[in-house]
Amino acid sequence: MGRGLYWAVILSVAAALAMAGCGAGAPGPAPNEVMETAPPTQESPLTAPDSPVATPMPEARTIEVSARNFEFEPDEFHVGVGETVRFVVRSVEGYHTFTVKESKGSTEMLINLELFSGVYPVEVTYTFDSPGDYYLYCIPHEGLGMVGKIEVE
Ligand SMILES: [Cu+2]
Repeated sequence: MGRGLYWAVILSVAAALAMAGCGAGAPGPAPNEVMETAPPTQESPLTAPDSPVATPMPEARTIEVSARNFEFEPDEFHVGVGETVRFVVRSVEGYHTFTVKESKGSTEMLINLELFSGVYPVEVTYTFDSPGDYYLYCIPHEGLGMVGKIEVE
């Protein structure tokens, strides 16, 4: 090790020790104060603003549904476009699901409730924004014809 390099090492070690030792009192660079000014993204669909149109508040209509081996009762529903519906579903027999897709071929489940026999009703509130014949089915019993239809128009 040459003499110049030796001193360079000594000095850099000393500098590192000095910096480590300067502790909390050192002013240092001021941390950037990040102001969280992002507006809240909460939506409150239940508190619609006053509207000049004389429509009542969109209160969810309750529809009770029973599931048994192997059918829904009822199995056809009629809903207005934009209507909010509260499904209260109960299995009176067996294990079922109350599963809704926009169409039979759709892969996205809009609603998927699991229903256990004797367990209290399960409920979901859903707003049907688009018209169409929505497909209701029970996942384990679709092949047995445990299907239904939600007409949104
Ligand atoms: Cu079923």
